Amino acid sequence: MASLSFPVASMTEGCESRWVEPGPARAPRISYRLNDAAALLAEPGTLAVFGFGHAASDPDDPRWLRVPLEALDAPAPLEAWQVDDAVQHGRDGALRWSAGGGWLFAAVELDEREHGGPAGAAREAYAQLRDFIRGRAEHRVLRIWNYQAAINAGHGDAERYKLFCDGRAEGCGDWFADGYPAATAIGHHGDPHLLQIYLLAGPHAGTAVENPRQVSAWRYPRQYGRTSPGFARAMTLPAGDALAISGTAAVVGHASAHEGDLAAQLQEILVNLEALLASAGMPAGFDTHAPLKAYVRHPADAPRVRELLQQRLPGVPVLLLQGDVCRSELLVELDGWRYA
Ligand code: 3EB
Repeated sequence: MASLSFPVASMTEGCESRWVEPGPARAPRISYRLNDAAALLAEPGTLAVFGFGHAASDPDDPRWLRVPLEALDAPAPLEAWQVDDAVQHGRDGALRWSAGGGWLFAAVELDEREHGGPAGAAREAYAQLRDFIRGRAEHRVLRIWNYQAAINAGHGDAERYKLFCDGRAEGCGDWFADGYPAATAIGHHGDPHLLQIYLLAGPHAGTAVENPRQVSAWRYPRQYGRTSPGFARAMTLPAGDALAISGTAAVVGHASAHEGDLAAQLQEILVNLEALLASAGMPAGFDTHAPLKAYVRHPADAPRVRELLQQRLPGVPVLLLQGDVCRSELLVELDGWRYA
């Protein structure tokens, strides 16, 4: 669906033209590209460009984000988000943002030591994002990515991921009282104090999608932590033309499945993804326009993950990244996009 961003003459008395509230914008185009960052940033409509791990360049542009997850593919592509209009961008303390064509990218990077640890950093990051977005036309958050160091360190309620969940909920307050965005939370092996969070927002609400095979994350029982993780399993973008798929692991009901069995976990994830597509009313299967990411805990598992995904999802662009699923028994997680 094309976005309407031109003045439409109204047919009311006087026949003066007026601005008509545009409908939901076409989904951003998300792609993996082997260009260099500067070339991608120079393309019209580039909202954000992501490099993974030790990316070669580091341009000084608020739309550029170095994600602290090592790519397990060589050469590693960059990820580009592109929209149908001119893009503005800026910085606001630890936050950087860009906006155009009815979409907003925002990212926050904090040093946990400056905020009293993992819970304090999550609280502060979400509070900063919330305060920034409150003043924007694009105030509906549709999709969030959270990358935390040493996510599985610590035990029980003191596991770092669980502290992140506590702080996230505090920083959000009632921000998502109307419904959670889709999300990913993955452990990185970069700067051990870095919490990185980025998001996609727009002026219109999307439609949250749950997976009938899985208990909704916000209803997880107490055994998974004091604070249930606040995210939807997927989000249909407002124009209905794309599905943003949250981090999807081998979770059935609320339990982790196939502990220690990489291939079985991957198979369960693919069943979960098909269930999500059906639940969202999207066509079954993935295609060459559906960029996915596979977060792999053990780099030694990458060839097997690549091989299994090439068999099961031939032609689908999948970026393999080293990342730790937030439950230590889970070896792999997928997220990504499905276009209608
Ligand atoms: C799960 O299904 C896996 O805390 O934001 C997936 C996606 C997971 C997002 C989050 C956690 C989050 O529970 C973990």
